[in-house]
Parts: sequence; structure tokens; C-alpha cells
Amino acid sequence: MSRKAQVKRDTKETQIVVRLELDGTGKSSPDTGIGFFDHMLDGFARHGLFDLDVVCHGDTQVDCHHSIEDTGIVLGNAIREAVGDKKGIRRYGYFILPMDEALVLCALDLSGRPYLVFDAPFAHGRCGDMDTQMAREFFYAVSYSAGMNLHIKVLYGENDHHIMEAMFKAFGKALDMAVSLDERIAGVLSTKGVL
Ligand SMILES: [Mn+2]
Repeated sequence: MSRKAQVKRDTKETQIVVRLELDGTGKSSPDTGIGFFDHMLDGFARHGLFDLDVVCHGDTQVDCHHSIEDTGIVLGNAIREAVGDKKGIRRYGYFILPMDEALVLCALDLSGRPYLVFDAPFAHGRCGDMDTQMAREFFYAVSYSAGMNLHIKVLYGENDHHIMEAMFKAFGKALDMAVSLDERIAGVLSTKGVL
């Protein structure tokens, strides 16, 4: 069984293709036109051990907003599609990831019910060519389109690059746990019988 998805989305603002393989090895070469965001997606895929291709042609002459938000929408849809009927998966995942002085918590539930709690103070407005405000927009889009309850909390940290990178890596590790299969789980792990 291979759990993968390819999702395409075209608007006047962005044209995006995402290919995601959950049972991968961490191969990734994102190309969104936003170097810092590519670096973040690469960290997510490598540490989640997902194979991830992202190509985004977006209106970066405006700013990075549409490209990052819409990539979140498409990635969330790819996650939902690749996870499929959720039979046998652990459903919950979490990680606390250190990066030098920064420590970031991520906990998530592939419940089918979208919700984002995001607590991340950044010291500056930008990391490279990415607005730090866009981290929240990205994770909001992912959580809604994947149908995921997602909590991200920066426990502490000083350097925005470290904080943001720890956040994306923690998300990858937490998602890897949530989508992993446990042979003891027969069917879907829910008292309701459906997720
Ligand atoms: Mn880095």
C-alpha cells in the first residue's frame, strides 16, 4: 500500500502542484520562489521522512502571502488525500524539537475537525524573503484543508530562523507519528468509528 497524493490548484494568484508520499525517505526539493519557505518545507519533509515535491508559481512580485497560504491549502489537501480512510493510523502525534536556543512544541490530531492554536512570538517581521506572520497563515491553511487539529507553541527561543525551522521540523515529526501505522489498531482509532 502506498500512501501518496498529487494535488494541483490554479488561481489567478498562484499555480501550485504538490506531490506527497507519506511512506518516503525525506526526499524533497521544494520550489516556491521563496527561498526561506523552501528551506522550511525541506525541513518538514526530511524530518517527517516524507517525499515531497512542491512547485509554486505565485505572485511574489506582490509579496509572499498568496504563495505561502495557497501552498498550505494544497499541502493540507495532499495530506488528507494521502492519509485516506485513516485505518490503522495512530491519529495523534507530537514532538518537542530543540534547535540551539529554541524549543518548539507541536501536537496534532487527524480528527477531521480543523482547529489551529498557534503561539509563536517572533522578534522580527521577516526571515529572509518570508514574512514571519506567514507561518501562522500557512499552518492555519494546512490545518483547515487537512482537517487537522494543530497546536504549535514556541516554548522559548531568541532567533527567528531557529524558531521557525524548529516549528516546521516539529510539525514534520508530529505528522510522521500521527500517520504511522500501529498493527494493534483495527479499523479507525475513534470511539465514533469514523474520523
Ligand atoms: Mn536553517
